[in-house]
Amino acid sequence: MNTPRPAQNTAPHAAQNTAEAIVGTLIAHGVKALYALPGVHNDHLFDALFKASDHIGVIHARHEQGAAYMALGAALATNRPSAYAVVPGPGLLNTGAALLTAYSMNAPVLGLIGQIPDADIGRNIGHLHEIRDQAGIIARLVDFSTRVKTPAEAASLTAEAIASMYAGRRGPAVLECAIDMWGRPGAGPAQGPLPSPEPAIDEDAVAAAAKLLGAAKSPLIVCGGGAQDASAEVTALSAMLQAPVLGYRRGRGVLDSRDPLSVTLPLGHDLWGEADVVLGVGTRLYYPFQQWGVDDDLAVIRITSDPEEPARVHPPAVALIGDEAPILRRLIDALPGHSAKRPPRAGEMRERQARWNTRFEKLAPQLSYLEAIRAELPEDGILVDEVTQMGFVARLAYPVYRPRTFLSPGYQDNLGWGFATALGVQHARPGAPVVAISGDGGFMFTANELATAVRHRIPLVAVVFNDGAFGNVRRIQAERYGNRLIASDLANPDFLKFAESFGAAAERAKDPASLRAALKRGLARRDGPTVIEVPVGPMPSPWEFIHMPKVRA
Ligand SMILES: Cc1ncc(C[n+]2csc(CCOP(=O)(O)OP(=O)(O)O)c2C)c(N)n1
Ligand SMILES: [Mg+2]
Repeated sequence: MNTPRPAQNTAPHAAQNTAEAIVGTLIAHGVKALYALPGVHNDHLFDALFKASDHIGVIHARHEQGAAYMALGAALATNRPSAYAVVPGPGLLNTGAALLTAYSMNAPVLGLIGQIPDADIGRNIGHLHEIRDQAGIIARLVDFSTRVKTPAEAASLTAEAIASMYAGRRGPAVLECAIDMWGRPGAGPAQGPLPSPEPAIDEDAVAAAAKLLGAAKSPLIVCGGGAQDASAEVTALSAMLQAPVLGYRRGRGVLDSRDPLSVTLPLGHDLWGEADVVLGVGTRLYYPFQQWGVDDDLAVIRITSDPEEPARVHPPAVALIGDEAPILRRLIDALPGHSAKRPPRAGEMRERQARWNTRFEKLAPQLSYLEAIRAELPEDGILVDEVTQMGFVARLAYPVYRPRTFLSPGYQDNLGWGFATALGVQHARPGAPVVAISGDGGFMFTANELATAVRHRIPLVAVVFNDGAFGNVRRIQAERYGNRLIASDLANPDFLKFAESFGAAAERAKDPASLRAALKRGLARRDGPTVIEVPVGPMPSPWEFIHMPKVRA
C-alpha cells in the first residue's frame, strides 16, 4: 500500500488535561518521539510528556529549526507521522524553513505550536512571544491547521490533523494550543487513528491509461517523491512495458539504479523527446514541463494524490487521483488486455546510459567521493544530500538501490536543511547507517545540533566538503560575472576541533580512499555522531546535465 496508515499502537492511557490527551493521541498513532524545544508556553505539554515517557521520548534540540528538521527527517525516512513542539512567535518562525520544506516534500510532520493566553489571542497586547495573526501565518504554510479551543476536542483534533497529513495533497499539519489550554482538565481519552478509506479508483481512467500505455511505442515513466512507496509496482510496470524509468532528486530509488531501465536525468531528457506516452507517478513533472517542453504528440498520464496537480501546467490525457501504489496495481491488472509485446530495451538503455556516464566524467572530483560513500553505505544505508556540489551530482549519478534511501530536499532546495534532517532520519531509523553530505556553508546552518546528536547519542556520520566558500555562488560569480567575487568566501572553524569540542568523533579525509576508511570507522560507531571533514578545491559545474534545452515544441 502506498500510504502507510498510522498504526494502532500502545495502549492509550486515560487523558486528563489537554496536553495529556494530545500526547496520548500521538502515542496511539505510533509516534514514539517528539522533537522539541521547551518554553513557558508549553510547560504543561512537557509535564505530560514526562508522565508518558515510557511511551514517547523527547529529543530536545538547540534551535527550533533543528527540532523541525529532525521531525522532517523522521517523516521522510519512514512515512510515519512525526511531530515537533515549539513556543509561539519566534519559536514558530524559527521552524519556518523546515515547515515550508515539509510542505514542499509532502512530509507527514505535525507541528505543535504554543500560543499566548487564550482570551488575549488577536488583541495585540504584546505578551511574551506574541505575534500578530499566528494562525494566519501558519495557514499560509500548511494545508491543515487549527487551534485547540477546548480540552474536550484535543484528542479528536490531533487525530484529525494526523489523518489530514495522508489525505489528498499529503503534507504537514499544525495545531496551536494556548499557554492556559494545555493544562486545562476535562479532556476525553486519547484517540486512535481515524479510519482512512481508500479513495475509489476511477476505472474508466484506468482503462484509458492502460489503452494508451498498451499501444505506446516508446513509453517513459517519470517518478517523483510520491512514488517512493510504489517501488514494487513501478518496477513491475516498467518490466511489462519495457519502459525506462526516470527518477531525479526525490524520485531516486523507486526503481533500483542497477536496473538497466533506470535512467538518469540527461538520458531521461533524451527519452522525453522520443516518447509518445509518458506516465508521471507522484511527480509534478517540473523539469519536463518547465524546461523540456510538451506538445500534442505526447500523451501524458498522471498518477498523483494531489487532486489539483494534474490541471496546473499541462492538462493530461488521463489523470488518476489517489495513492500511487493501488492505482498502479489496477493499471498493471488492466494492461495485459491492451499491451503490445515489446522487444527488451535493457541493452539499448545500458549503452545509452554508458554514453552519458562518459560525459559525466568531467564531474570526476564529485563522482570519486560519491563512489567512496556508495562503497561504504550498505544497500539499506541512507544518504541525505544538501545544496552543495556533491549533492547536485548525487542527485544525478549516485546509485540508489532502495526507496527512501536517498533524501533530497525537493524544490525548496534550501541550504542548511541536511545535517539536522539527517539527525532525524538517523534517530527514526536507528538500525540503518545514515550519512549526511554538506558543504561548509550548509553544515554551519545547523552545526550547533552536534550537541543534540551527542546528548541523544545519534550515530549520524556527517561528511563536510570544505572549499572555504559558498562554492556554487562563487563559481557563478567567477564564470558569469567576470570573477567579481562577493559574499561567497567563508571563514570556517577548524571542523575537527569544533566537532571534538562537542564530544563528537572527528576525522579529516584528504582523498576518496581516506574518506572510505573514515566512513568505515564512523559507520561502525553507534553511540554518537562523527564528523568527517574533506578539504576540497573548486568543483566542475554540473549544470549542463541539470538544466537542459527544450526537446519538444
Ligand atoms: C536557504 C538558502 N539560502 C541560500 C541559498 C543559495 N545557495 C545555493 S548553493 C549556496 C552555497 C552553498 O555553499 P556550500 O554549502 O559550502 O556548498 P558548495 O557549493 O561550496 O559545495 C547558496 C548560498 C539556498 N539554496 N538556500
Ligand atoms: Mg562550500
